[in-house]
Amino acid sequence: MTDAFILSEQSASVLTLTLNRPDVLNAFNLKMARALQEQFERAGRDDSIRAVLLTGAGRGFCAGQDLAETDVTNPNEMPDLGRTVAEQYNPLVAGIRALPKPVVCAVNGVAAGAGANLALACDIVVASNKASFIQPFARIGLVPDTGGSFFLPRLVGPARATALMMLGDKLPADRAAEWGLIWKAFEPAELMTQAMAMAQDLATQPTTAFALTKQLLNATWSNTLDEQLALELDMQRSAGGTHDFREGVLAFLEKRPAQFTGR
Ligand code: T3D
Repeated sequence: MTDAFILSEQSASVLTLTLNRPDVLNAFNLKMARALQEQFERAGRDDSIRAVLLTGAGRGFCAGQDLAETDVTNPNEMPDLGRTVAEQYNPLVAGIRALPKPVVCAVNGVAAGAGANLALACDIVVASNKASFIQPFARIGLVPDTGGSFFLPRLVGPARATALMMLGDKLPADRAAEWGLIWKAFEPAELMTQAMAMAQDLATQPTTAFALTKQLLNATWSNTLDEQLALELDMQRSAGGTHDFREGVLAFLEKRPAQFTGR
């Protein structure tokens, strides 16, 4: 299916979503954000979708908020950016984290501002080795949003996160992989093949176990060890009741590949 700002295509059990405003490096406006939110909601509802692959059209992944659509001409009537965050970005991050299916993000080019932080909200992030990650907020008098102030320090540590946020330097994808910000960087020509192979593989794995793993990973940032151990117990109990657990054990004992259904 094609709509104005998000391209969506399902192949087997993988839903590929492509940010599609290439003339402005896929910068976000309200329509694009809403369309992306709707696609993630659809991915949650549709049992035939077992993994999502997110990428960008053209040479960029996403340059963050569309600054040309932000009207700052009248100093007495400045836009309410809290509203933008509430309407566009917070629902996207919450939607990706709550989606009971893995989301792979293939960062095909520059990822800046809300675009960089949207990528970090995904489960597995891969990038072209020509891509880069930028926190440009302070350069325009803003603060990191789209979960950046949450994910970035947890992924790379406070020293690196603070410098990235205050200096606004471009972090090349290779360095981002070395620092643990993303999983891997690939040659540009290999990126989509590798990302799609990863998404296709994830889509044939035990989807319910991934959903439970996401719950564990979401909770680990704030839980104590005791709380996390208790949650692991609950999640493992749930995983142990799935068809996929039974199939996984039988396949191991019978020395054959498992046929997971996601249930
Ligand atoms: O409502 C709110 O604002 C609150 C929410 C805020 C969330 C945020 O994301 S704030 C951060 C906003 N983003 C930025 O500040 C990044 C701005 N862009 C850049 O710094 C650079 O474009 C890049 C470093 C990302 C890439 O540089 P480069 O040299 O590869 O490309 P370019 O020539 O700058 O951009 C190509 C075109 O895209 C260009 O248009 P043109 O000249 O070809 O007609 C440029 O104006 C346009 N573009 C790039 N980023 C944006 C944009 N247009 C609108 N908004 C953008 N964010």
